[in-house]
Amino acid sequence: MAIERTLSIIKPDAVAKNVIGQIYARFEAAGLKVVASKMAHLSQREAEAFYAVHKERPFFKDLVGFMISGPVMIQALEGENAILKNRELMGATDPKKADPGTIRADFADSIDANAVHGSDAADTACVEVGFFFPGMNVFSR
Ligand code: RTP
Ligand code: MG
Repeated sequence: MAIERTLSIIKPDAVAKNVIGQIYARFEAAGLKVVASKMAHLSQREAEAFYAVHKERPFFKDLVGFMISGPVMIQALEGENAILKNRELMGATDPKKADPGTIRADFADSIDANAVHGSDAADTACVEVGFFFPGMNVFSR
């Protein structure tokens, strides 16, 4: 099994609910290390660039609007099988369909306000970590 890095964002709804620590505890319990982190309030331009893969989708405007509605907590996570492991911790995109005990089942309200983002594959993880954390800002141990 490979050591991977993945990009995670705690979205504005979960930051507003004051559950950053509870979500970090789940990463740690699953063996994922936080190797970079920063809080930010994204600009429209940053959010549009980050979610550019979705720009033709009908939900793009709402997604960008939501992601700039308040501060977010952005982190790079590192560990064995980190990309899939984080997706498993997150649960399904729609919290109504997310398995019990997942982050989205426990903290998300809707498919739009769904608490967390996580990279979905090795190539996107690499691009997304680099988008928010140019090499110098990642502290691997
Ligand atoms: P994310 O990228 O945020 O980790 O979520 P995901 O992979 O589970 O879902 P994705 O298909 O990449 O969609 C990105 C975000 O867009 C919103 N969305 N809304 N209304 C809709 O049908 C719809 N579909 C997706 C969600 O907030 C999703 O997290
Ligand atoms: Mg996605």
